Amino acid sequence: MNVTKAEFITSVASSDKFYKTDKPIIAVAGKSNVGKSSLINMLANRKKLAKTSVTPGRTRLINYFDFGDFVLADLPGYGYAKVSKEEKKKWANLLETFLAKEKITLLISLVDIRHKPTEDDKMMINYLYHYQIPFVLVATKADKLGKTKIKPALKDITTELRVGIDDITASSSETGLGKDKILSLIETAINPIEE
Ligand SMILES: Nc1nc2c(ncn2[C@@H]2O[C@H](COP(=O)(O)OP(=O)(O)O)[C@@H](O)[C@H]2O)c(=O)[nH]1
Ligand SMILES: [Mg+2]
Repeated sequence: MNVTKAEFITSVASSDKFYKTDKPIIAVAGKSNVGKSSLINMLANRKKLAKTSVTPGRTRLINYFDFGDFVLADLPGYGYAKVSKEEKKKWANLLETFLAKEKITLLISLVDIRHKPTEDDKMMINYLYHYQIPFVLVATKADKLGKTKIKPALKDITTELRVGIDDITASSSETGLGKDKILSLIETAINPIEE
């Protein structure tokens, strides 16, 4: 699939303002700083469509982007330690309400390829099963690992999260690794083969 259009639509901070659309929704989730905004920019062929940050935890909102054939929702990053309990609760609530209420065609769940998945990552996968949301895992920042270390790292992550090895893709917003694969997964999700 070629992305011909990618435009920011809106940011929302509360569940009564979720963006309504007839287009399929592709959501991107993962802990703060895992590379959500960078991945979105990579898919869009744009450097600054989604703001990336050196300081983690700044994306407290759901940011929506129009990709032409689908709407992409950048979900609030979870697992950021340096905010108040109150604020954490608010984000968790927004995220869970989104998962529970919105019709999500595919959720792209991001984990850092260099790290063991966190309890928050596990909880996210549990939510996805619970709400029966189709998902794929993407292991980000693969450029930070030597080539021979990528496969074993993917194996470790899938084992830890109890998903199949075919359900994970390595990516790098630095080199473009994984971009075509992710776009083709999105395409398959939005154009299911009719029976
Ligand atoms: N080397 C490398 N750095 C990355 C990659 N993806 C994101 N980063 C860096 O990780 C930091 C957080 O990225 P960002 O996209 O803002 O993460 P978000 O909080 O999940 O949206 C930034 O400094 C990015 O430049 C990647 O694939 N490779
Ligand atoms: Mg971000």
